[in-house]
Amino acid sequence: MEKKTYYLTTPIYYPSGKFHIGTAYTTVLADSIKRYKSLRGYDAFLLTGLDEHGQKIENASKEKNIDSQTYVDNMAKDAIDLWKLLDISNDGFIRTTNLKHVKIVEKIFDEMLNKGDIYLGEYNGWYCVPCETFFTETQLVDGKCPDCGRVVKKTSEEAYFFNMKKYQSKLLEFYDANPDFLIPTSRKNEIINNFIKPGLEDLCVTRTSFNWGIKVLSDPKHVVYVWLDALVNYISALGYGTDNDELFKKYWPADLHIVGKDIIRFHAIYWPIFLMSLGLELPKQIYAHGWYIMKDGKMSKSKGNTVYPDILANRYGVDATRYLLLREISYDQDGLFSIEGFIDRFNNDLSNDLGNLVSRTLGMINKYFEGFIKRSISNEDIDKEMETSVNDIVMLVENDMDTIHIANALTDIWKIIDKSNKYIDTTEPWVLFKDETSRERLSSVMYHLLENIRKVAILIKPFMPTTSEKIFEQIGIVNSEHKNWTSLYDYYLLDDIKVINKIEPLFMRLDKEEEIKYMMESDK
Ligand code: ME8
Repeated sequence: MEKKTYYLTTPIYYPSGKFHIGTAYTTVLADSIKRYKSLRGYDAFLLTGLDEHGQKIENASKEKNIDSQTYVDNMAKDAIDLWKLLDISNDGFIRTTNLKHVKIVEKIFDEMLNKGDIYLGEYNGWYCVPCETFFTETQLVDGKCPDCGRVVKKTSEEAYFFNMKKYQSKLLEFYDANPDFLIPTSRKNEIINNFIKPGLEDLCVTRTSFNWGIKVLSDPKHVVYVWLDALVNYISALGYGTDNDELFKKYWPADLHIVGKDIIRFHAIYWPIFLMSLGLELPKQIYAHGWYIMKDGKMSKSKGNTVYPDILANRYGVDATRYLLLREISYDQDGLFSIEGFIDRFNNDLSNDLGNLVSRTLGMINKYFEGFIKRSISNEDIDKEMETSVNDIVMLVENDMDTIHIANALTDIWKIIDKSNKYIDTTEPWVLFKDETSRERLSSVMYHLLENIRKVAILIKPFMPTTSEKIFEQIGIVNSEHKNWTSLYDYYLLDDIKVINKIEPLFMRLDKEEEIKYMMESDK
């Protein structure tokens, strides 16, 4: 039977500077969902990439005194290295300066123009360079950009517009028919009530005041608006509009676009309308996540409070960084990032809870049974109760993942870890060991712990792939059928087993003071 496909995307990032933890958060989040879907048997395709045109990039390359193409080429290498470091399993990496993408954008613009959805007019308004967005007078807040609060530039020029109004009611009908198209619901309500219902303004889709972008074929003094250019990446990367469009046929429509809360409007209004104009199917879902904020507000170069993911990964390990990034932003909220909080979580969740559970259990199995444990199905109440709750937790995690409640999934997985640590305290293996007649019970307790650890290793695979493998290795699991997702549904699956006797701690406890000092001094 052919596998069901699952196509998911991150936004394509502006290579206007070194990527910080916010950008890494979006990518790690997408990667975890991709890995989860693959484990659930989907043929999953993850796309990420770079948004390389626009005034912001032109300015950044001018600052460095290099031409824009060389600038983005250098940045692309850095991005690819960073995603490799963070174990991102992307299947595609799109760059909007790629000729294939450029050709498709030219073609799409022409098609929209010929159809009458794009028309020539005059733009009078305000432009925010960092956000690459036009605003009307009434959209400004205190005369500044409503999104980032920065100074905007007055602009008046001949420009092409996209007729958004034409699609307004069709878009509302689509939202009515697809209540889960944009999640969380709070974000959807905001978009519908604050933007669509009050009436869409036609969107200015070209610029003439700079060059770094895709030229309109029939009128080359105009450069295509960077957002129209960028959004098309989701289909151009799959070969849409070319002879080589198997990927497009296979994966489109996207199952999930992951975006940050600041770019919802572009994905939830303009993108569906562009697709309607092209007569293409709309994506199935958009998930908009919250932001990482720092104790002193937004991360910014001027505040010097930016945290970089490569520094975290090189110091604390890739899996720890992935876990900690995903842990602090819940479904529809922002998350606070602090080094103190990061170290505390590392020590509590990873070193104490997970690391100790594995090392304690293996230590006891080696001490009491020279590493060998027999399969043991038990009727003890405490074991029955554990079986039921672990099975329930597996269902909870699946539901969390299917509804993109990623931080909740981690909290739920940690419930198995907590339960297992409590199980050790309650069953007191060291007391059982003193009594010769309790050998069988002691062995059974160890078997149950191993079975829980096996489940945890499977459940954390999407988030911490290397740690998951390390655990399998430590508890001696080689049979791949005991590592796959469906094996979670069988509580007593483990056979007799031999665990390793040289246990390496999964996460060494960190000295908080020392780490805070290190991070203060590290390259910012
Ligand atoms: O918006 N916490 O690119 P970008 C969490 N090129 N997420 C954050 C964040 C933070 N502190 N700061 C930024 C663009 N992000 C466009 C996308 S898609 C067709 C074009 C997220 O590099 C932000 O919300 O400015 C966005 O989803 C992503 O990083 C890329 O931002």
